[in-house]
Amino acid sequence: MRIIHGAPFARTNYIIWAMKEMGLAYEINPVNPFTGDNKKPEYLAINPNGLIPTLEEDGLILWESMAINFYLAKNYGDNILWSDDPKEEALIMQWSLFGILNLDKKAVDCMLHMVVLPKEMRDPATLKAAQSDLIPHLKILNDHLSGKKYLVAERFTIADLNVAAMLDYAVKSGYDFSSYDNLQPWLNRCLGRPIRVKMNEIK
Ligand SMILES: N[C@@H](CCC(=O)N[C@@H](CS)C(=O)NCC(=O)O)C(=O)O
Repeated sequence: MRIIHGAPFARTNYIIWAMKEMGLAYEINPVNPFTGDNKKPEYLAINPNGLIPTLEEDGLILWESMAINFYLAKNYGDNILWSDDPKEEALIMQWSLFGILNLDKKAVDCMLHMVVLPKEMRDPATLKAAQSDLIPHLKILNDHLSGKKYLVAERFTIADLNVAAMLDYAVKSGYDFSSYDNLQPWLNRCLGRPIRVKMNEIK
């Protein structure tokens, strides 16, 4: 039994996308941070951080979205999102961790302060800082993607999925990627995958 605790509009979507790409069965236990479900004692008992997502699978309880996606991609799906080459494996982790450290919160802030929060709670200064703090990291990605279709191994891996899912929050906030000649087509390639398009159609 595989249960993902979280909400599809939140970072939980990184995990749902990975499970769908690999055709894994799962159940969702809805935990909505906007209504405080994540701070209830029963949820804190499985994730003391009070953050979503959390994966529960045959006695394993695992939190932190990147750890969850590494676990799933490494153990399921016949390596379609992973690699058994140790160097490629390390690069998959490198780009995913680069994303979670440098892109994830900034992209979420763009979405929150542009679209999601009620107007009176949006903070223009936070939005501006998030938008401009993304730039040096987007440049690094753009340079890396020169002459490449994907981040690692010239095929779509969990690294592309993780980083593209993070940047999708910025896309949904209207962030302009058009000046990034390599990053923009890569982002279109990843977010244009049929499974992701379908996920984004569900409101
Ligand atoms: N580094 C964590 C971040 C998790 C996170 O911040 N989740 C948000 C929702 S997307 C949350 O639970 N927020 C609730 C709160 O801050 O109270 C991960 O990647 O799993």
